[in-house]
Amino acid sequence: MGLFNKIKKLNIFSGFFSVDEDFFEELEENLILSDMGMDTTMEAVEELRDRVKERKIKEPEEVKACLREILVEMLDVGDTSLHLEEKPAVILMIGVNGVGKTTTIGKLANVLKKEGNRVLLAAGDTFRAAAADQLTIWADRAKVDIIKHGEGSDPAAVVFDAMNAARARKSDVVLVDTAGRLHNKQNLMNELNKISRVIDREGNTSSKEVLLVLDATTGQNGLIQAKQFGESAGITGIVLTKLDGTAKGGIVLAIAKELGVPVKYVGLGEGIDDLQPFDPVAFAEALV
Ligand SMILES: Nc1nc2c(ncn2[C@@H]2O[C@H](COP(=O)(O)OP(=O)(O)O)[C@@H](O)[C@H]2O)c(=O)[nH]1
Ligand SMILES: [Mg+2]
Repeated sequence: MGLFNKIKKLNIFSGFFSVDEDFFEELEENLILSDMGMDTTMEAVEELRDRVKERKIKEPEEVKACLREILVEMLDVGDTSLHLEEKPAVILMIGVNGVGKTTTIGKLANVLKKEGNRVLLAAGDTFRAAAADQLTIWADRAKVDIIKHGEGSDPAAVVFDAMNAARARKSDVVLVDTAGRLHNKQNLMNELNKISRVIDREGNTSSKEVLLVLDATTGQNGLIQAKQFGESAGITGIVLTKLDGTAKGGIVLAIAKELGVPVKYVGLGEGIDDLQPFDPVAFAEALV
């Protein structure tokens, strides 16, 4: 398995031999430290106490299994797969600067290509020249096509071109990169809305995924970003990046509870193969 073996486990279960008040308190503390958030932690631990009592559980090992079960239930907030049936399908990648949008597009392009899809990238981050260059490098690595315009050009026009090219080339899926920062937040939201409208007009709305990329190392801050984007963007899923090496995997639970949007992929490194589809059961296993 080893699916999420780069995620640090909670170490609470090793030092305890009985399930008492200290045990629950230590667990609570550990979950909060893992960035699960106060509310989500309280809810999980309360539920755990109830089930432990009800089932008369005595062994920490059994509590572990019980906690996993609760985490998996809490993570069940929607389908974790991508809906790309209608062609050309579109995946719009949004999120603030530096969270890993461009890198994730590169990794995802590689995955989708290997699955037999014709993939086209759209360099919708026209804010900096380097952004299109960076995406071009990923297009080369994944061996897929890319549509780009010059720095400062209209991203909606790039997307319009990409949609036309996708139809002409019979592409299966278009991955749209976007800027994470503009002169102000309102500008960014307006721009994303404009891009979204072009996609809806030129493509099949039933096969549009809007993936919000969040950096796991920013913890609860990421949730604030998510709420800001969520207000206008119609997010269909989350990609949580940089889970490699953090002990902050609990943020996945906070996202599920507070946003009600499923995590669909997680990033576990900077390489092209470091993207995993999100599997709640394997994740709970890795965390606990
Ligand atoms: N460790 C790690 N680094 C990542 C991951 N995803 C992206 N990065 C790094 O984060 C930095 C910003 O990524 P980038 O894709 O340019 O972010 P963008 O501004 O949202 O497009 C780069 O140095 C990436 O290599 C990940 O899953 N793990
Ligand atoms: Mg980028």
